[in-house]
Amino acid sequence: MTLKLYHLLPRHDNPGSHNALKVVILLRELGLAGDTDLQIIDVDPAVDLHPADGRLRPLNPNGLTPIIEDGGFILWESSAVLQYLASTRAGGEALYPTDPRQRALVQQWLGWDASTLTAKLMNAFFADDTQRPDALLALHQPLSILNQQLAGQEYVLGDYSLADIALGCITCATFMTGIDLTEQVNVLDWLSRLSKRDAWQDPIFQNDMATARSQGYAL
Ligand SMILES: N[C@@H](CCC(=O)N[C@@H](CS)C(=O)NCC(=O)O)C(=O)O
Repeated sequence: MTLKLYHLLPRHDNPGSHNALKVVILLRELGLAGDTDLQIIDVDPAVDLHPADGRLRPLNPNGLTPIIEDGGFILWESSAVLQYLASTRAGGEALYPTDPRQRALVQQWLGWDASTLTAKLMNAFFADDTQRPDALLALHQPLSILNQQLAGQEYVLGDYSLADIALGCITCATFMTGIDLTEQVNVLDWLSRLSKRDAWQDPIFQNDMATARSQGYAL
């Protein structure tokens, strides 16, 4: 059965959906991103998402991507989608451990991504010139926590997991704010590591890496 993913692919006025990117990367890691397994439907936010009667509002009343349709089952919120797919697809347990404590740690970082990292990224992204310095300072806080977490290990929880997929897809977007990450060496090394994985060869992530390189980072 082909999984449908409503995605916002990069366009001239939008870098693309970093939250839908999480789903694509997971499916690539599971070997389920081929044409017979996955249908990506590129959405036009102005037509499909923003109007109250936009065609995707019945699927997600928030008017946001990603949305998946799996044999008639509709699901939105990237974190829920990642957990659902990793729980229902072969190989998912390697990225979403079944041990309750290991699983809870993945859930901890997925929740933190949405509640803290993404929230502060959004504030910085939409800040005006007067708000930007404070917003960037606030964004430094979660990135420092992530930097500490990555000290001495290759991935967020040691082994590569959904936590890396979710946090990597948001952390790469922070370069668009112009934040200075030179001191977050572990974060930079980790992004570099992700960038070498086949599943991360995606225009959204690679555009962010190109932005970072244009700012002088050796990524
Ligand atoms: N908490 C949601 C956030 C989803 C979200 O913000 N999606 C953005 C793209 S990353 C979107 O669809 N924006 C529509 C727009 O740009 O108009 C999730 O994790 O799925």
